[in-house]
Amino acid sequence: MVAQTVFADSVRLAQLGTTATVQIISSTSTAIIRWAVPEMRVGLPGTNDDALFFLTARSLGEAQFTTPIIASTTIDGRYTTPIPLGAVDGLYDIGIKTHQHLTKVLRNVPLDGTERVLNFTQQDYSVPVKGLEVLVAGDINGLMTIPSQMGDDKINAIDVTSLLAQFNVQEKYARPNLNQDGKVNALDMTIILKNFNRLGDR
Ligand SMILES: [Ca+2]
Ligand SMILES: [Ca+2]
Repeated sequence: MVAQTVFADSVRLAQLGTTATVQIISSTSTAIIRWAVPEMRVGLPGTNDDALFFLTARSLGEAQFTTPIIASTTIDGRYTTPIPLGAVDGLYDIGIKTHQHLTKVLRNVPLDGTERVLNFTQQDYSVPVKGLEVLVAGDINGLMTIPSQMGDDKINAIDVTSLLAQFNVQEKYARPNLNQDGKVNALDMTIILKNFNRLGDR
């Protein structure tokens, strides 16, 4: 609908003899995720990989849009409802940010009004098999209610403090329970320390 409106405007401008440039905006580019896998979760592969996430797209290093909602992948790390990507057609670096993990970016994803399958377990977004790339765990500060407050894409002392605040909590889905077993404890702290000072992809 947006594309049609903009296109109609460009036609009208052409009829008026103006030289204004109007970009054609895609209203139908979407993405699904197959797969995004958190590191160091316990259990069999594909049975404990769910994560709350949002996507960000960058073009030429500049953030172009962020999906406005936080959604959850399935236990095998998929999200199969098409996610609208409100972008002008072109090549984008698309990142996934989760409630426990740094942003992981797939480079040079073409958006052209069709549906893209994003495979965050490969360096190439389009490879159709599950690879070995994982989401780096430990960014657990901030709130989880809106994308801009879901961590700060750094793993540092603030995240250690967030973990200590819930140390010994016995809840699988407690945010500092990075390995997603039954408890927040030293095993989760070990994961944070392994990734200490790491930053999300840009
Ligand atoms: Ca952090
Ligand atoms: Ca744990």
